[in-house]
Amino acid sequence: MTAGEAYGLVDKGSVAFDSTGIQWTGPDADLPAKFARAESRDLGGRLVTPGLIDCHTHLVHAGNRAREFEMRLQGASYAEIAQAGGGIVSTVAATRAATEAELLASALPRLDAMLAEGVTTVEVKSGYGLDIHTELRMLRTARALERARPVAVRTSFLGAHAIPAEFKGRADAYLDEVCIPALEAAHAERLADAVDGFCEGIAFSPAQIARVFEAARRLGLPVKLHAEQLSHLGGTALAARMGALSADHVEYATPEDAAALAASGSVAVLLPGAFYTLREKQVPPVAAFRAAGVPMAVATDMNPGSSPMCSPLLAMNMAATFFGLTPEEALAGMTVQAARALGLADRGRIAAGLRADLAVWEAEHPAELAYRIGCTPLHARVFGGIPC
Ligand code: DI6
Ligand code: FE
Repeated sequence: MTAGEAYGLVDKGSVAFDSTGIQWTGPDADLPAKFARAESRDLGGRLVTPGLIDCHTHLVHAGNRAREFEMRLQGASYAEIAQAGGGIVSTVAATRAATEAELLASALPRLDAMLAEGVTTVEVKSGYGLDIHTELRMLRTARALERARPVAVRTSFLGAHAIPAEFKGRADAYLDEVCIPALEAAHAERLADAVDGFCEGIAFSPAQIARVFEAARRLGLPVKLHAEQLSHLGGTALAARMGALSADHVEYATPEDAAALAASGSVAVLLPGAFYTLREKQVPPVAAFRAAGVPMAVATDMNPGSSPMCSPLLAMNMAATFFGLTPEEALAGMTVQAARALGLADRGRIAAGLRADLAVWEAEHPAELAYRIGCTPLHARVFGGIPC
């Protein structure tokens, strides 16, 4: 898609690419002769979009939390379950007990579900280890996904996700003795592309997150933050102050937070799967984000607790239905804005010079992507110029 019509849609268009990237795109009628002579494929009028980018997932983890789902349906809240020793820390116990091979084997079917919906880049977080070895094992598993499938993986170190039982009531000691040393070790092994945190009453305060972000800055790593999901704690303002790539969830963000994100150029990553699963009522301030010019991405937040969802298309549908994004904003949220939330300028659009990561759909119009529920109209993916 190029600029112009809504969605940048080009009717009867061509894309010329090879493994080095997209060479040319535009209307068929303007296709330069040298590309017309190259090996070509008629896609029969099918829709071509950039490959989808899921910019916020916890894809690597062990176990599941179906029992917790039952408890929530009987009235227990997410925070109550976390305080009672369930929630994130129960996934931590399962993840610590799993080998890298087991983590990989359980993550691959979830990744495959995403690839079947046109994903070509996926972000994967650590954060279910909460000890140095398991945090590193999660990140190594995330890197292994990239070797196992034709997909690009970006990793985020999320040591500041929860306070493990052995540090209960000693969050600062956990940061000093485990989280920051684990971050340094991950960086030394080049396992972390970014640093994330969970700024929430049941996790870490803005002051504690600021310490993790300072460590990230010392290492030259970009930051992003789970902020304002269940309450307004000031994480979004902190993220903006630190020039974060993104502030994620942001249901409780204010118009002032929107202005701060706009000023810092940070992306608001909307995660409707968690909003839906936790049956939240507070929707993110989409109108304020639009008015301030904050880029909005959409992601699955795939995780075993608050968003057991492997469907980027459903996340787009939910972003439209629950949060009021237009289908065009939802698609931009899963492509160009998601790339921005990962600090990647080389993908997320169809334009000469960018990576040849494409999705070909059994669809006539891009609005169909956010519209259908439970159908997967993918015809083919192209990853790094290779059809797959
Ligand atoms: N917010 C989320 O939505 C996930 N992590 C976070 O900080 C939930 C993780 C979980 O419940 O396991
Ligand atoms: Fe998350």
